[in-house]
Amino acid sequence: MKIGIVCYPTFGGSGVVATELGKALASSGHEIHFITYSQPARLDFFSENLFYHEVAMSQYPLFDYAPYETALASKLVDVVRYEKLDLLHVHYAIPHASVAFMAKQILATYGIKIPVVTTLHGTDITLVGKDKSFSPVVTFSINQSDGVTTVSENLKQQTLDYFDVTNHIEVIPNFIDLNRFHSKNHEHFKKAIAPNDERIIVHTSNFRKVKHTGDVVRIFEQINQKIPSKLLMVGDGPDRRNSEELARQLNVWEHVRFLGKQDAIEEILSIADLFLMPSGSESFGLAALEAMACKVPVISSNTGGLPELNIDGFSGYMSDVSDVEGMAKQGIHILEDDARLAEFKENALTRAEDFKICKIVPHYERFYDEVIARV
Ligand code: GMT
Repeated sequence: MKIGIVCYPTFGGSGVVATELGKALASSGHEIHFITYSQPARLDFFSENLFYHEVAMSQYPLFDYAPYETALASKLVDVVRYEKLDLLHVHYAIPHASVAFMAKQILATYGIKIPVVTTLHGTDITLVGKDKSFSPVVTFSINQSDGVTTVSENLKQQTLDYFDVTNHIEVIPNFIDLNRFHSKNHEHFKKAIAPNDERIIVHTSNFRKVKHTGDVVRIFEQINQKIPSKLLMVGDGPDRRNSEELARQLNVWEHVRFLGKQDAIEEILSIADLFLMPSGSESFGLAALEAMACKVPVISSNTGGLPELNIDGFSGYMSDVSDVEGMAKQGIHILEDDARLAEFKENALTRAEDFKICKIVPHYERFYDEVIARV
């Protein structure tokens, strides 16, 4: 199959899922064309089946805001026509699903039929999509897609609750490449971070409000009072400064390192004992799955799709959003006993194996076949 993939080329979340999916499909013989405004972060290896088409933006003094949607629609028309694509798979409803609809209409004038699959990832529904100024377009473009997928049952339900969706929604969860994400022995690195064998706690995110990074610091402060520990904060974004400030106010600054954006997340996760994800909303929680794959138990909130990933009392624990004390207690319970920690680490990997790439990617392939047969 020849598939065009449209996504935001982000460090995490939907951009990573789209890129890893494209790479996996290319390895199984499909021809994959990424169409984005800059090279996706994880598109880091050469394959004869992988192509990247950059959406060039024209800067004209008249435009306060360059018309990205128009540039993307034109690029889609061009790539579908000349590369003879069989299907377009767009990740994130806004604006990709509506742009794909426009491209589809234009292609029809050339006598070309192109099926469009839209994958909803979360904030396109739970935060941005609900915004009244976007919701008519989101509803319309979901209903006009030839196939719609969400990354959890919860996100499917939220989509049905918020929008007047008439289309079938297929749930296809996030997945993990265990060849890349697995626990590696990094004793030297561990010693550098935790010279006195302190427990290592990790949080990775884009530091947006929804990630509750302040709660990460507060949970750590409570754990640190009971258990010698270090916190690694990986990633960057709007709430980084406030979280740094909070770490100083709570007097844990010397035990917290803010590492900024990192490519080799799996190297950092390999030395971790616990992962914190106290998000206010999370459609799946890919970062938590990456942690579990590296044998790191997860303390998370119980919002959105997280209960479909984190098994309470097995791969980690869950508490209500903002229940800092509850999450701290759960973290201490896991970390205070070597044998218990070792068991939770094994369980985390066992749970991650349910989302192995080889189990999930065929689900997308079957879905593409169904959609193509239907259109
Ligand atoms: O979590 C983010 O802020 C990034 C966001 C995105 O839209 O790229 O991630 C969303 O999609 C991921 C991949 O499907 C999910 O694993 C994340 O849970 C989801 N984030 C939220 O729902 C907040």
